[in-house]
Amino acid sequence: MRAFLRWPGQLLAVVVLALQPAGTLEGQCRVPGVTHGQLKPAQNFTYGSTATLECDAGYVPVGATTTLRCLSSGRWYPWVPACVPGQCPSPPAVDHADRNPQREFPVGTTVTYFCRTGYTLVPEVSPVTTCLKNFTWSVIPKICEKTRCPSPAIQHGREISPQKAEYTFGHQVDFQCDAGYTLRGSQRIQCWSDGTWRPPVPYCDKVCGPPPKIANGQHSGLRTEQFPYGLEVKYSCAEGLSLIGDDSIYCTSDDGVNLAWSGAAPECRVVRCPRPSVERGRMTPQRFTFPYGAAVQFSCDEGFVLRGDAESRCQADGTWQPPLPTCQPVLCPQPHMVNGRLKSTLDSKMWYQTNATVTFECLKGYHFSDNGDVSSEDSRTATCLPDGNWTPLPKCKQDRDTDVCEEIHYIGAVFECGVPIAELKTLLEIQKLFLEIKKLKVELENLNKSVL
Ligand SMILES: *[C@@H]1O[C@H](CO)[C@@H](O)[C@H](O)[C@H]1NC(C)=O
Ligand SMILES: *[C@@H]1O[C@H](CO)[C@@H](O)[C@H](O)[C@H]1NC(C)=O
Ligand SMILES: CC(=O)N[C@H]1CO[C@H](CO)[C@@H](O)[C@@H]1O
Repeated sequence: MRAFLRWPGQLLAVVVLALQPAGTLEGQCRVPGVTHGQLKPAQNFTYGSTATLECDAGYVPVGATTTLRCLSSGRWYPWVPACVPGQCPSPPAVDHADRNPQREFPVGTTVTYFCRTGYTLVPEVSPVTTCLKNFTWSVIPKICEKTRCPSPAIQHGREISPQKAEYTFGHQVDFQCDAGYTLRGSQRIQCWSDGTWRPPVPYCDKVCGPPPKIANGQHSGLRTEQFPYGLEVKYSCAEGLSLIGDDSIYCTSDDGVNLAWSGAAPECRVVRCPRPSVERGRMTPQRFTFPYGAAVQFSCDEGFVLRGDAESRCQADGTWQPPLPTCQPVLCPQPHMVNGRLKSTLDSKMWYQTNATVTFECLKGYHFSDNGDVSSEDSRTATCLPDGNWTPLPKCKQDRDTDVCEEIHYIGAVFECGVPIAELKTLLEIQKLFLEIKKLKVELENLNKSVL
């Protein structure tokens, strides 16, 4: 009010009356308007009386003092305070959760938590807390729990690590399959932070039982514990014994479901084939023992031919298959001669042995000839060779063949000389006359002989 003192008195009174709310009396402090708060008691503030400032919920007084005194000057001391929005302290830590960095938390602020790696938000729980009007944080229940992996149970197998009621992030599980099954995949898996198993949960696959054992032999799977689909085992026999059958079998499936060995195991037996003997024949390779499976090839001595198969193999029953061949002597077929025949009908056979010799003679009116010359011999021979052929057979030629041949040679030579056709015709006519004269001479001779 001191500020008004310099004003004219009447004006001052008007102003004071105007400033004082209706019903206020002289000697009292004015009721101050306080936003977001009020004074208690609410009226009759005589000089010297005190009042207490009460802020609305969520508001706090500015300054430390909330007790006010009404001074005789009509003012309040301290000066009429204000209520400002309050703040919450830092939100509480939540297990396995973090929040965004934030420093100011006025009333009404919300803070959202999120779960750390390996933890998952509990279903149907809100991860949000709010700064309440009484400057506390709304209650936050447990919001993060360890991430769970689904139960890793497998068929035809079990966990060998201690079994748990539930499997959370970081858990390791080891597996083993039942007898008759093999593990496909990783034997050890771990629950990952995203709730999956890594590596993926394995499975147990059927296996074949141990392969059959055989007397006097063994298989390659003796140190193998499991025989999965596709595995092959090889059999071998004790020294000196022969393996009869397929030397290996493998684990397979006929119906796509059950597994079984591909066939029966082989047998180990003593198998000795007799030394193969082929008369007049030879054997390769040269060997002294003839066990199961041994193969030999045969060939015959000269003059003999192989009848049967050239190769034979020792069988499981001790026999040779195909049967051993024989060596038969090579034979020459009956020789056929043009214009000639065998001298003795006793010599006539269908087949002739090697070294057999036959004697020929020419038919009547023919003679043996060599290179066009007529030979005076009246018999010649041929010999059956070891390869089934005859030595070259002799040739018989008609007696007068020589004259005709000479003529043909002559005509041929004339042709080759390039004699013109007209001249050639003349020559041939002379030739014809010559031959006719010759023919007449012969006839005349014969006539003379008959006359004589
Ligand atoms: C704050 O307010 C809430 C709800 O209005 C109440 O549940 C809680 O108990 C209060 N806290 C204190 C410390 O008064
Ligand atoms: C044929 O004769 C030759 C020579 O005399 C002889 O070496 C060979 O052994 C004979 N062959 C036969 C099958 O008699
Ligand atoms: C509310 C209250 O107490 N009002 C009182 C204020 O003072 C006057 C005069 O002393 C009283 O008449 C009111 O009743």
